[in-house]
Amino acid sequence: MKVYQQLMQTRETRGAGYLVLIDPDKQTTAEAIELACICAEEGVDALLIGGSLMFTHIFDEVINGIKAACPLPLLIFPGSTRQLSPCADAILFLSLISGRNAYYIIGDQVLAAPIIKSMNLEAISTAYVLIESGNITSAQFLSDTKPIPREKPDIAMAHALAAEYLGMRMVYLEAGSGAKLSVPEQLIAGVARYITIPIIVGGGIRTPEEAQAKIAAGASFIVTGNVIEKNRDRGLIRAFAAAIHTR
Ligand code: 1GP
Repeated sequence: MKVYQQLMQTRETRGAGYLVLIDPDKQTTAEAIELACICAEEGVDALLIGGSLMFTHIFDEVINGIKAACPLPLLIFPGSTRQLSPCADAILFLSLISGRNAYYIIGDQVLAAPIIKSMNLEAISTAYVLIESGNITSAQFLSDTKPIPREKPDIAMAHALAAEYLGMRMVYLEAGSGAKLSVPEQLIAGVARYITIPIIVGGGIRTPEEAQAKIAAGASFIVTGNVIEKNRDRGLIRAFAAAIHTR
């Protein structure tokens, strides 16, 4: 089964899905593999791997190691075309539609598409939408784009609908890694009412309660990165999974 179908099945059977982001810059390969295995045991539905920057050359090594040890689907969440690997199961094929920097809307994608095809990687077309979150995040700085104001759900709704009409399969509402403020529930609810494709929400989510509120507002998938990488706490991962899964 394709990874996209697996995600949709998770959404159907568990009400929503929990994705954990593993950033190879923030841990050793052994630590990343250990964390991936704990995630599989504690109810996480899939793993994302990637980051805005990459200070390491061991991307393939980490992916290979995780794939050998852990049964969860592993999706690349790329900061750039330098984060590609045939060893992953799929890639979120992101277009940064909240910005007006053509390189991140279509330029990098043109460079990546033939490589992704040659790697036989499943590409999941995903609208990447940055939401203002109280500080300048890596994604904003590196893409040289402005995020959507957090108190303007209508702007986010129009972007998400345009993504749906363009045929994208998911919308990722992103506050940014380590964001001070996560994506507001009011904005998520506005977007969820307005579109039919699934919504991923990530950035700055620190507690299971916060994750649960995003799901109640209409998110289909929650991503956590920092809070799990910093605490590496089995019980916290389990609590997130329990809060996110409504069935
Ligand atoms: C970042 O949405 C992800 O791209 C996760 O963010 O690390 O803040 O959980 P955090």
